[in-house]
Amino acid sequence: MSESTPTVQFLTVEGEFAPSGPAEEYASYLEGLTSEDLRAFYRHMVVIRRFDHEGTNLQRQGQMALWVPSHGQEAAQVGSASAAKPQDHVFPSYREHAVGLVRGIDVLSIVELLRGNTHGGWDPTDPTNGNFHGYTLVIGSHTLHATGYAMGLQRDGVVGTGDPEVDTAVISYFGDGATSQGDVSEAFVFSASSQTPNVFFLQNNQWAISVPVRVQSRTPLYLRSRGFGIPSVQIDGNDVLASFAVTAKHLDAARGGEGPQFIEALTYRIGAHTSSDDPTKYADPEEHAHWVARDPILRFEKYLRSLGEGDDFFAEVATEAEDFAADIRHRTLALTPPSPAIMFDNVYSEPHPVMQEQKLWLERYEASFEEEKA
Ligand SMILES: Cc1ncc(C[n+]2csc(CCOP(=O)(O)OP(=O)(O)O)c2C)c(N)n1
Ligand SMILES: [Mg+2]
Repeated sequence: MSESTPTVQFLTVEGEFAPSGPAEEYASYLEGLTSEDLRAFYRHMVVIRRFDHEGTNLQRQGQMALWVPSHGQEAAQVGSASAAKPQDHVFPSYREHAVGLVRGIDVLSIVELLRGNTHGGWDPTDPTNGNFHGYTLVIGSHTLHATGYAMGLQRDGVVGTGDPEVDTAVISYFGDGATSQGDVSEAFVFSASSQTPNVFFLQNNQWAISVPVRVQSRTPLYLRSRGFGIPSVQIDGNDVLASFAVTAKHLDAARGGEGPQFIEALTYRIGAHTSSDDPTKYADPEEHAHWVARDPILRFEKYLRSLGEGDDFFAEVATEAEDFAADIRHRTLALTPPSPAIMFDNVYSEPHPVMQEQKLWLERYEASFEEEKA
C-alpha cells in the first residue's frame, strides 16, 4: 500500500475510465469482471436507492418509527459487498441496506426492524442471509464483534490455508464518527495483535449526525489505523469500481493470513442522518451540491453507456426498481403487529423464572382489558 495520500479512483466524475492514485495496484481485480457483473453493480445501486426513498416515504406515512437513509453511499456499499465471498462474514452498522441486498437478505426485514416488528430483523445464522450480521446502533461496537468473530475463524483454522473455498475474512462497516469511539480503537488493538482476518471498511460520509468530520480528526481518517500497525488505503467511495477492486484485494490479504486491513471510502450522506434529523439546520448547501455532482449512480451510468449499454437496459432497471419499491410497500402495509409477549422470548437462551413471571403478568394485564369489555 502506498504511504502517500492519493485516493484510489478508476472512474472520473464524468464516468471516464482513468485510473489514478495507487489504482494500478488494484487494476488486476477488475479484469475478471464480466459485463453481467457491471450491470449487476448498476442494478443493485439503483434498486437500493429506490428502496431507500420508499423507506423514507413509509416512515413519513407512519409505517415506521425511524428510517436511516443510504442515498449517496451506494457505490461504497455495492462495490465492497460484491467483493466479498459467500463464506465471508459481514458486520454492518445501520445504514448498509445495499450491502444487505447484495448479501441476499430480504430487505423488508430492515423495514420490520425499524417498524419494531422484530428485535433483530433477520437471522444471521440462516444460510440464506449471506452471513450478514445484525444491524448495530451502538456506534462502533460491532467492530469488536467483528474482531472477536475473526479470532474465532483463526481458531477454526479457516484463515491462510491457501484454499480459496475455505479461507474466510470478516468485513465490518462503520462511519467517520465511529472512528472517534474507544471501541474502534480497541478493535484495532486486538485485531493487529492477533493478526485477524478483518477488513475494516469506513464509509466517511463527512458527517456524524450534525458534527462534520473535520471536527473529529486532524488527520485523514485512513491514517488512524496505521498507528496500530494496520495498513490502510483511501478510495473514492463514489466509484463502484474502486470500491470493488480495493476491497477484493484487501479481503484476499485478510483471508490469506496477512492480518487486518483498513479502507477509508470517501463518500457523502446526501440525505438526512435519519428521518428524525433536519440537515438544513447545519449542512452547507454548496458542499451538498458539490457531492450531488459526484453522484455514484450517474457516474457509473455514463461509464456503462461509454461501453455501449443502451437506453433499454436503463429503462429496464428503472422499472425493476419501481416494482421492487411497490412490492416493499405492499408487504409493509400487510405487516401485522407482533404479540407483545415475544419481548420475553430471547432475553435468555434458556427459559428463565423471572421472564416467565413477567410474561404471565403481561398476559393477565392484557386479559384484564377483555374482562372490562365483557
Ligand atoms: C455509543 C453511541 N454513542 C452515540 C450514539 C448516537 N449516535 C447515533 S448515530 C451517531 C453518529 C454516527 O456517525 P458515523 O459513525 O459517521 O455514521 P453515519 O451515521 O454517518 O453513517 C451518533 C453519535 C450511538 N448510537 N451510540
Ligand atoms: Mg458519518
